Amino acid sequence: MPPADPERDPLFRGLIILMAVALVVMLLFNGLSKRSRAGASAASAATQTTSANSSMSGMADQTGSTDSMSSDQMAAMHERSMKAYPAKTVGLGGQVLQPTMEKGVKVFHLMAMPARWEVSPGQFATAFTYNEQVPGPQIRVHRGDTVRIVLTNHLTQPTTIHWHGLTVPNSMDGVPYVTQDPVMPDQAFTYQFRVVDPPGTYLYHSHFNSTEQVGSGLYGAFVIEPRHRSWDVEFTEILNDGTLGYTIDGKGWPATAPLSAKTGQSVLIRLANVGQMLHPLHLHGYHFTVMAQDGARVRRPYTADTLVVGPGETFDVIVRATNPGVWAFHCHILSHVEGPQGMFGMATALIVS
Ligand SMILES: [Cu+2]
Repeated sequence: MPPADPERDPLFRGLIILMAVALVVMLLFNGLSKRSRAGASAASAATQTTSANSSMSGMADQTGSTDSMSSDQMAAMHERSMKAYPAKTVGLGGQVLQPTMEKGVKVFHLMAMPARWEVSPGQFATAFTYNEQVPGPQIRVHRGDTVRIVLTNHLTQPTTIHWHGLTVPNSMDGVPYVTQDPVMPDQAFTYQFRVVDPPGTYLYHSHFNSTEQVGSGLYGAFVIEPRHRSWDVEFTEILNDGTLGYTIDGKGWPATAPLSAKTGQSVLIRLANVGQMLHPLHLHGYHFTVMAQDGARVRRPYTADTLVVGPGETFDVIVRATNPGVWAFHCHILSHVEGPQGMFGMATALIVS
């Protein structure tokens, strides 16, 4: 017969004693390892600082331990990362590309080429670019336009362009060995189609070796403009998480560009994600209105202040700038934006004056 009181069971008692011993051993071990880490940290503090500054915009090293830093050091690094914004860097992506007109056709030239790209101050990477820009130049057209885009490949590997979200003839879809042969180095390919989709935000990007090519910068915005715009100012924010780190428009904080508006203005923000991860974008101080997804107007515009932008998605959101101030605008996966050294990566600000 089992004993009526489990506490009298010798097996049960044994278990309690074993657990108590394990707890004491764990506590002792934890105390010892903390002491040894504190010793090592003083020596490594200097090297950690330099490696953080010289690395890519913070994929791995920005989320490390804070054991080596005093509160003053942490505060100073945060202050430095904040006060550096908006930082000047060489190179500006997403500049509007002016077409030439040829017999009623809007002609654009895109050159795929490698370029040295400054992601954030002093952090350079070899990017794959269109026309030496990350993102590539912004193409802006109207519904009904016929567009011709001449792609020249100055890379050392083949490439193609896919018109993401756009209704194009199958032969213009840009998928190698499905709709066309890849464009080999030093060769060109001409895409031509009529713009038939509703006004909104679309994309173009490489469809060849795309993990590397899109991850390194071969993407851009394709905007179909309305006949009459119902907003005062607009910004395009393309997110990526490839070889350049966590970026907005090819730059990491503090080199990301502010979204500047005057009080009372209506601000259109075109959001897009060409990366591999979800990026929940969060705007402080406001509730924005989601007007369109993937170029198409949503049936019922809805309010949000964090919007998950998935890989390949675009959103058009409107903010009425009624609340003056500097408002952080950042991905809410915190390891994409802020670490012990302060802000980095996928963050910018809406500045309402
Ligand atoms: Cu993110």
